Amino acid sequence: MRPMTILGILCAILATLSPAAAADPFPPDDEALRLPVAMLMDVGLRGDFEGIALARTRLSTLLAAPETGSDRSRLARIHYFLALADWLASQARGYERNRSIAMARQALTELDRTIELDPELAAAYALINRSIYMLGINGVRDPDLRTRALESYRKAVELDPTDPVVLLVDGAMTTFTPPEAGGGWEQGIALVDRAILRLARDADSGDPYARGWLAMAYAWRGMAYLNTGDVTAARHTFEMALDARPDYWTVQVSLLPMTERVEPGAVPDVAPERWTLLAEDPAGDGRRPDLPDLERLSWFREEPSGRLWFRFELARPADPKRFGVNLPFDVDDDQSTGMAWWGGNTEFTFDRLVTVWVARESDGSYRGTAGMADAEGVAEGRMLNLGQGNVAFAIDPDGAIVVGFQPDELGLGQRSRLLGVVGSNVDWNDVVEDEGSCVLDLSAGGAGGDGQREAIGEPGGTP
Ligand SMILES: [Ca+2]
Ligand SMILES: [Ca+2]
Repeated sequence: MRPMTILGILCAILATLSPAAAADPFPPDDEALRLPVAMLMDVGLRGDFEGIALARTRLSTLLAAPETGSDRSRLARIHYFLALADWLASQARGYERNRSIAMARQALTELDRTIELDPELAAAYALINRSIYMLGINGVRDPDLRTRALESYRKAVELDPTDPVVLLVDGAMTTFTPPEAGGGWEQGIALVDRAILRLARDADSGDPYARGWLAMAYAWRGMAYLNTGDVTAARHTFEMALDARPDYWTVQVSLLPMTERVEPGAVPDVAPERWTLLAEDPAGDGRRPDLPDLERLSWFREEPSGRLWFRFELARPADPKRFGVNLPFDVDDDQSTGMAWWGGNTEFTFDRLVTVWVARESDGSYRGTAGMADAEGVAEGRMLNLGQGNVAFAIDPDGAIVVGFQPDELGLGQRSRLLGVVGSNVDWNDVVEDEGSCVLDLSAGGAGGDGQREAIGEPGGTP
């Protein structure tokens, strides 16, 4: 046997031993694909919706390029990158729910085409899982899609458990699997770390696809740390994401601010009878049993400051280590304007948002996000564009979460609609009202608490 042939056989054996190399959606030798993919990762992480559309157009011209011809493997990869463009577009700046749903659905169409052409491309199945997850975030509830998300995840792991995108999805799925079924944060983070090792190596050799995913992998790992309440580790990891991609907008604008030091401010002692009940919510209807479950939402107006306080009574006392509340307000009392609320009761639209998402450090200080935004700010991922440090928060002796702010700073008029939302420092878990909305009428009372209770609060009511 001549040496060249031996070498050929060795290469063939090595190739079969390394399924990831065979199934990498971004073959390093495909120069025509390199430029539009580099552009896509660039604009994608900047959250530039128009830029993504442009990169997509460039990619789609390759479908009909003479060098592509009827090369099914190459066609499959082009469709994969078109799907990746759509998936990135579904979470780009200027978020709007219908746009996000349309983009995630378009990604699924492209992925169907991808696996039709190459049923072995593991990353495509991983992206199917993530695209359905995006639909879920947008409030699309479909049992068939949920089944498909699970099947795609399993298929991806079966085809290539070492593909970095598959490892990331595996990490995300494992994180949300109960410990008794082999899941948990540590297991999830370990899988993400394996993805990071692979991606860092490829990124170092100049692979733009790996460099983009490396930044996303750091962001995912940081999110996992946020979920565990280890905000210091989260912050460190988000900084690594920015090292990989300094213009990674989600990290810059939304994630890193979730690790900032926040001052809780002073919360007054309010006698129980002075709170005015706004709405009640069933116990046990939260998404997860380990996170806050809302039972009653009440309010109180402090005089003479005019400060407005809300009290979130929970089925179990709040965990001071990590908790979160939101108050999405419809300040113009017009449900046809504003942004669709994402955290349960997705029919409700808001135009102002109060946010407190915090984790308590071992020294008693808080890190997280506490402040106000309008719908335009939230669509840009800016949860504090109307101010930060202007929302006070505390857990009272009964384990209820209390937040307060100046209604003028939020642009509240005499009458507004709102929801009360509770969860962790990262994620929502329960909402009141589950349908419709609460009505807050400041003119009707709540200041002195003298016999004004019956005048307030028409849970779910219409004017
Ligand atoms: Ca509840
Ligand atoms: Ca509820």
